[in-house]
Amino acid sequence: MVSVPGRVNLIGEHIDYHNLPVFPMAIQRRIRIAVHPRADRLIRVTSSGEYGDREFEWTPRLEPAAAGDWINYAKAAAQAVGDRWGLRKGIDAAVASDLPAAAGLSSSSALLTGLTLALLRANGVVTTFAQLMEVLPEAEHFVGTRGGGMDHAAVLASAPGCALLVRFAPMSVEDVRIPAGWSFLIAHSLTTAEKSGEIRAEYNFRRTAGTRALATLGLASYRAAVEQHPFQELQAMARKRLQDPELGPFLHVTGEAARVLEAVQAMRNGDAEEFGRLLNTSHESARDLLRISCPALDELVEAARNAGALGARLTGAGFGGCAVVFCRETERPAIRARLMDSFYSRRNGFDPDIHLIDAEPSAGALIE
Ligand code: NG1
Repeated sequence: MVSVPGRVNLIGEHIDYHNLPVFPMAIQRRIRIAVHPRADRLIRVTSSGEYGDREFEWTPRLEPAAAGDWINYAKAAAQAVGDRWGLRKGIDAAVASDLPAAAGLSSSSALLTGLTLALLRANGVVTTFAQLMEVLPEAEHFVGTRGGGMDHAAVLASAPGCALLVRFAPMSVEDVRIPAGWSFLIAHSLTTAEKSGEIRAEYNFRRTAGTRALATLGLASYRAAVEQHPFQELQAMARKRLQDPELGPFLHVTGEAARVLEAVQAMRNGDAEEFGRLLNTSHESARDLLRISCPALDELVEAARNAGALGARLTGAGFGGCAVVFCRETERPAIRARLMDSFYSRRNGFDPDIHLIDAEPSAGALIE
């Protein structure tokens, strides 16, 4: 059995691909895979949901199936594992999940991670977190996204009751205990952002614009920029020498990098007001500087704050999807009820089991 959780990013949006630290946590909803090794090279995957069963021969050079077909996650995993460890023994795998798809909970990275672990275990290979982090973000490219490594780190290495400070290049993770009485809700905007569709171009555009900004300013990397220059200095330099579409992403990325470290400190200090304030500022920056929000997300974040949340922000790639809502545990049921009333009651297609989830900080796949 392999069991991989979903995740929610608390703060640090669109900065993992610039190798800046991010602060997600794994949640209790999970994908579970029962796996049995085969003697031949066939990979057979069945799903308990509506996705149907698939199979393919594990050859050295796999071709992706049609975009959006879930078999591509198994192919991505097989290609990565085959390339890196030279393995070829197929599997029978049965996938079951209470992690909704396309709901901003990283179900796709959880599936890719789960199938990768399933292939490795069936072939008798034990890997380290660092080795997995070398192949998983890269393997996503087979499915068509050019993301960062935040999701894989969170779903592998999160500890129960903790958020995970993830650093890149070199990769490292650090547990930060979530203070007693702090709690989170994941609320869907009911606008779906399908990253394999047109949203992919928007996502990649933010990444490219951010990288171009660095080049214009003659900076080697965002890491070097934020480590060597005070934030005010970077802002002044950017406002003088950059224009949109590069200026906004640069200001967002450098500001968000500072907020992640402040949020970690606020959590360590048990300062809920400050943590909430940073979440709110992060949303404003994502909305106004990076421009990855949408009207439904802005309304949802506003509704959550009006309902009594200490902070709320869009989470994940943006352009729809979810908001993370931060509040006192004692307040969560009331905030949930107020959100149902003020936001969801006026919209179609709301399912509380999928769209309004109490998020409990849970164990990653390597931790249980
Ligand atoms: P989502 O789309 O929420 O899983 C994506 C990227 C992350 C990160 C965020 C934005 C993938 C697999 N995930 O997350 O790495 O860049 O957007 O912070 O590409």
